[in-house]
Amino acid sequence: MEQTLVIIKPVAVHRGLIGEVITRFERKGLFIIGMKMMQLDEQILREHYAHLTSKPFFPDLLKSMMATPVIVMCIEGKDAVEVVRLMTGATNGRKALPGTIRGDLSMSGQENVVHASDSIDNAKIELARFFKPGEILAYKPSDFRFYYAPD
Ligand code: IDP
Repeated sequence: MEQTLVIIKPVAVHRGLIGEVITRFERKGLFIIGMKMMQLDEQILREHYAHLTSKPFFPDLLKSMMATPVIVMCIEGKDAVEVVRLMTGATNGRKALPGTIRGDLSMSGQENVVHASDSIDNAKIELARFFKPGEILAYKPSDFRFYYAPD
């Protein structure tokens, strides 16, 4: 089982899409084992988007990500990092395939509804960045076998 970080971005909070996004992950058979609302600040965003700080759109990205509180989630499941990225879709909502979260809910390159960790290593780093010890909770739903059997 893997764990990955999802951020429901301010655009989705503004647009009333929090429930829609959470429902997609639940229905897929992934498990939310950590979730909270938090207000991001420039310091955490400069760390989180360190690979983008020199891009011309970075100031707009900062503003956009601080516009409202966000929802951060730790999502667990078999191959969760890859599965969640597939469900998220390409960065630009206009290029993301229909059926993906971005493909169904976004028409924008920046305002693309969710963030999802892009590798197992980054998922570990990002979960440690957004969650304190004790905020990620281990449990197994009672009908776990129906999601992943036989393997
Ligand atoms: P990802 O979110 O699909 O992993 P990254 O390249 O890590 O893509 O970019 C992080 C975020 O920065 C994107 O989700 C998007 O909100 C924003 N972004 C990336 N490229 C652009 C761009 O060309 N214009 C505006 N915003 C962008």
